[in-house]
Amino acid sequence: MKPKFYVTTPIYYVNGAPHIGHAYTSIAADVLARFKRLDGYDVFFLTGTDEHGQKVEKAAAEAGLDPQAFVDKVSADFRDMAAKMGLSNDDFIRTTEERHKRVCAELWRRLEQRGEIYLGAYEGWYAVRDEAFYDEDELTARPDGTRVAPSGAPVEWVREPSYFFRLSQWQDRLLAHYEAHPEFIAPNSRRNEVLSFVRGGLRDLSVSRTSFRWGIPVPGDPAHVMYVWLDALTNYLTATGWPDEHAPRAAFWPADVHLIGKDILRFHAIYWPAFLMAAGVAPPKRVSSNGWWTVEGEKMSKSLGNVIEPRALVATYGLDQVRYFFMREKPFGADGSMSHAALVSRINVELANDLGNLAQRTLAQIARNCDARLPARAGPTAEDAALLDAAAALPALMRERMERQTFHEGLEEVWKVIRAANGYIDRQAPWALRKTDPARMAAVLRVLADALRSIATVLQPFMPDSMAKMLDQLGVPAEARSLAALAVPLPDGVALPPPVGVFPRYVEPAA
Ligand code: ME8
Repeated sequence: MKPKFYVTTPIYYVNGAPHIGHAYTSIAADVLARFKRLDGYDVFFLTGTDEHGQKVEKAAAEAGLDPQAFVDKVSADFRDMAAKMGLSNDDFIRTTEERHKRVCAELWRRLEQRGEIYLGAYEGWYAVRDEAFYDEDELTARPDGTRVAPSGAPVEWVREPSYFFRLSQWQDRLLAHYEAHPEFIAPNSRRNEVLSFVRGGLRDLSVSRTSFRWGIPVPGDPAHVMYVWLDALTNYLTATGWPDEHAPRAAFWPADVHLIGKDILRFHAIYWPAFLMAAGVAPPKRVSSNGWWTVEGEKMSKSLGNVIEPRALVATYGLDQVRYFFMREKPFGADGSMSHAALVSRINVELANDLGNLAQRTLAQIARNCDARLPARAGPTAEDAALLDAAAALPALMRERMERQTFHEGLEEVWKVIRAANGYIDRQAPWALRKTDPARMAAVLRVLADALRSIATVLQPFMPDSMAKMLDQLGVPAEARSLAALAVPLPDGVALPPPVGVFPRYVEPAA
């Protein structure tokens, strides 16, 4: 039986249109899911939409729509975005679905039965934009006398009856969990933030609201709706069919990794494992948080009018180009800046020049000088062996980088081999060998074709369409595109289709 791997994206609020921040986390999860499939895993990749809560209710009212009609519309837009980003998700969950409401109610009942939930009253600060409660000492006063959350979100004073989750009782067990599972929170800098937050003491968490209606009713007390984060986090469990142990996807729990943005780490690394442990359910294995993108050096915001629509980006630069840029430009956990100049440079230098030209030069010479057939493998020289070994090491290197979500380092490893291959082709100069030593020319082109096959194989998760084209041109059949298949050389003499460029250069449109 194949080993299982379960990866998730955050479920996105349907209060507005998708932007590049959403596309980014989703593409990273897709790369991971595709890589694991290529590496022989049975993968479950989940994404979806977060549709309850005050923020969404407010957005629906502003749009003049009934909340359900509103969320149907915006959720469909997120689903379209997922498809346009090339996501290979196996399910798309919506928190307004019946299957999810049932699971939330069941989780609630278990928490209640175990004495983890009690009725009280909440009085304190709430930021609708973050859907989060804040302590007084977390807020900053602004010159106009209002206060804001650390995220910059305005807060309001809330006073209402509320159920509470006994989070305060979980401090030691959470700390013990972080200690026993150092890989649970990534990157490490964020892990330290969570640790110091939890060491500072935890208060019981308000987990229901009574001042609005757009949520999942609390079982047995429908005057309350569940706090949207309890509802939202549970999506990861719903999709596995929990609590049915015989559900087809039951064995995927606990999730291998939740990919999230740094803004929502507290919910995933503190509340979520506490809810689960309190209900007697295993916590996820890892929460890996990504940094934020700025645009041309500025924070993305509606008021600045610089919010980038991911589908527009794809229309301008191409899907694989955008996916590559996202994964290459910055470390996953760090912040980074998206700019036109940086995109064009990655596309023209690394894709069109380094990789595109390498493939084109190799394949064009095979087409022209080797009768369009894959040349036979020959006894390798030291230089041949150096390149072939470097290429053969890529799957293991990539596997390790994927475990840690250091996508940019994985790509850097691949580009080291691409640059080595470009150095090799220049030094070996197969075009000059055509007359003097055609056997050696063929051997050199075969080394290059084999190196390209390894390169294109490990790059498939990042750029699925382009690498499928490249593997077609290298004569690699569909069933020989996994990491394991790299151990078996392609047969000599396979007929190759006429080569066509895979990565066009980006040319500025005429003004
Ligand atoms: O927080 N750069 O949903 P959300 C990079 N519904 N990533 C960004 C980003 C930026 N500028 N802006 C947003 C929610 N993101 C909840 C999640 S999960 C159970 C519930 C990404 O629509 C980042 O991954 O506000 C962030 O965590 C996510 O979008 C938040 O999306």
